[in-house]
Amino acid sequence: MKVGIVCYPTFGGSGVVATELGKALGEREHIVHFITYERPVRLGRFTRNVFFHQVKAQEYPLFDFVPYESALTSKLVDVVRFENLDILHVHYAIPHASSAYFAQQILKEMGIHIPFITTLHGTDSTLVGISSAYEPVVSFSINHSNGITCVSNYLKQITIQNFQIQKPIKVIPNFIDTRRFKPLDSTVHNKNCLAPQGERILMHVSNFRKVKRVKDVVEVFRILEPELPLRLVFVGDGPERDQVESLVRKYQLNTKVSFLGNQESVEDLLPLGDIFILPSENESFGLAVLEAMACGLPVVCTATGGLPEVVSHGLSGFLSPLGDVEDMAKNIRIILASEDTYQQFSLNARKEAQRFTLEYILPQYENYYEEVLLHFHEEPHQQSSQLAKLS
Ligand code: GMT
Repeated sequence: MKVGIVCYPTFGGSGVVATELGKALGEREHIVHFITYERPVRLGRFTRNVFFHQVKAQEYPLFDFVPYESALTSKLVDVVRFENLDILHVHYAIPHASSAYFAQQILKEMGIHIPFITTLHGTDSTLVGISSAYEPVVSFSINHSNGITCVSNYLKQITIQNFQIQKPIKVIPNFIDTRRFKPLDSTVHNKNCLAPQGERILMHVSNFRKVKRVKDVVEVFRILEPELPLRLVFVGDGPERDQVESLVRKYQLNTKVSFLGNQESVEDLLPLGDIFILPSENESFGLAVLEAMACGLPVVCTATGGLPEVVSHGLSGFLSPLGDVEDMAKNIRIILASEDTYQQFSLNARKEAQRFTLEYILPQYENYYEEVLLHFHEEPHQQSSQLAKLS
């Protein structure tokens, strides 16, 4: 199958999922064309069957804001036509779903019929998508998608409520390559570089957006630091990082806290951690949590959004009420109570992550592509255009 994938090329979860999906499809002999404004960060080196088309939105003195959506639409028309794509798969609705819809209509005028699938990832449905600045367009383009997927049951329910969706929505959870994300081989690596005194490492990976409530991580660490040999490691960058750094300095915790910034291979860093913490206000799925669990890190997070679908309370980690830093600190104490307890949580985390392996989830996307293509080409528009060609 020839698939066009549209996504954000950045470190955000939706871009990571889209890129890993595209690479995996390429390995299964599908032809994949990424269409976005930069080469996706997780794409790495040249991969067999995987191509990249850069959207270049042209500057013009009149434009205070460069019309990216139009440039993306034009690029989609171009790539679908000249690479003979079978299907488009857009990740994160804004503005990708409306561009895909518009491109579909333009292509239809040319006698080319192509379906598109929109995968909703989170704030496109729960937060940004419902703001009055975007809601009518998001609602229209989701409802006119030929296939809709959500990354959790929670996200499906909220999407139905927010946009009065009349069509079936398929839940396909996020996935993990458990051969790449795996526990530390202690004979090869050691944690000295991050914890020189052999302290336990509390790790947080995110894009430091407000929704992640990263300051809660510092508050939890502040409670525990006097009583446990512990270090805190932050991976990632984003709008709230400066404020978080200031808080760390204010509490004079800077000698015990490291900020590593954006990192391309989190799979090399996560196994160095001991416990993963994610105090998010909302999280449709929590891909970072799944990556950590696959590396054997028990998780302490909030009981929000889709997180309870990934983390089992008391088994692979703990779920706390939003903002309850005391509860999160208490849960970390429980996990670290003894080496045996820690090992059990760690084993459970790895085991639970295996519910979301690439091998299990990838065929769900492939089958869904087939299903959407079948229905789409059974629709009357296609038959009439074939008749027009015959006559
Ligand atoms: O919705 C967002 O905030 C953007 C998106 C991203 O690109 O980072 O994150 C969402 O998608 C991830 C991949 O499906 C999920 O694992 C994250 O939970 C989700 N973020 C939120 O819901 C806040």
